[in-house]
Amino acid sequence: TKQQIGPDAWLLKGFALSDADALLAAIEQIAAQAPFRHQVTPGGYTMSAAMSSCGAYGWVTDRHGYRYSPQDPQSNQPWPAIPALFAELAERAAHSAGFAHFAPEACLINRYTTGARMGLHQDKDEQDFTAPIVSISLGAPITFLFGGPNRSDPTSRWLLEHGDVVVWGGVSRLYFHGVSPLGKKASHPTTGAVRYNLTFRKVR
Ligand code: MD5
Ligand code: FE
Repeated sequence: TKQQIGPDAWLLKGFALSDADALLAAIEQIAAQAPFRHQVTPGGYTMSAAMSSCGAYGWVTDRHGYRYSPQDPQSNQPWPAIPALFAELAERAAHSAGFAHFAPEACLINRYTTGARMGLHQDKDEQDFTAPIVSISLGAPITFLFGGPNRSDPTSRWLLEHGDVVVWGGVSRLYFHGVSPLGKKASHPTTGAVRYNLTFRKVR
C-alpha cells in the first residue's frame, strides 16, 4: 500500500519485503569493506547510529563538518559500489512515488541498536534538492518523526518496519525529521535487536 505522509512524501508499506534477505546479505558484504563506525559531529557528539556507505560518495562527519566524500576516510579507498539490486529497487520506489529516472549517487547505511536514535535534522548537504531521497528500513521497527520546514513545527509519527520504503521529494525533501530511540523490545526474526536504514541520494 502507498500512504501519503507529507507533500510529495510517500510510505510504500512492504515494498522491499521480497528483496529483504538479499539486501541484508549485500549490507554484510559492504560492511566487510567499509565497516560500520560511530562518527563524530562537528559539535563533538558521537552518533548513536553506526554508519557505512556505498556508491560514488559516502556521507561523512568529523570535527570539521558534514560532507560527501568519494573515499572512506577510514581506509582512504573508494566506497564499495552500489549493488545493482539497491539501485533498481530505489529507482522503482522513486518511480512509484512519481519521480522518474532516479539514479542514486550515494547510499548511506545506518545501523541502530537498542537506544540508538537520530535527532531532528534536515538533509541539506546535497547540491540538488529536486531529486528525492529514498529510504529502506530493515530489521527491528522504529518510530519515524516527521516535522515541517521549521524545527519547531509539530511532528507526526510513523512506524517504519522491515521492508518499508519511504520516498521524500518536493518540499518534504527539506523537512525536519528523525527517529525515536530503538526500543528495548524492538526486534526482528532475521536481525534481532538491530535496525538498518538505507538512504539513497543524488549528491551532485
Ligand atoms: C533513519 N535517517 O531512519 C533516518 C530516517 C538520515 C536519516 O534521517 O539522514 O540518514 S530515514 C528518513 C529520511 C531520510 C532522508 C530524508 C528524509 C527522511 N526526509 O527528507 O524527511 O535512519
Ligand atoms: Fe535525514
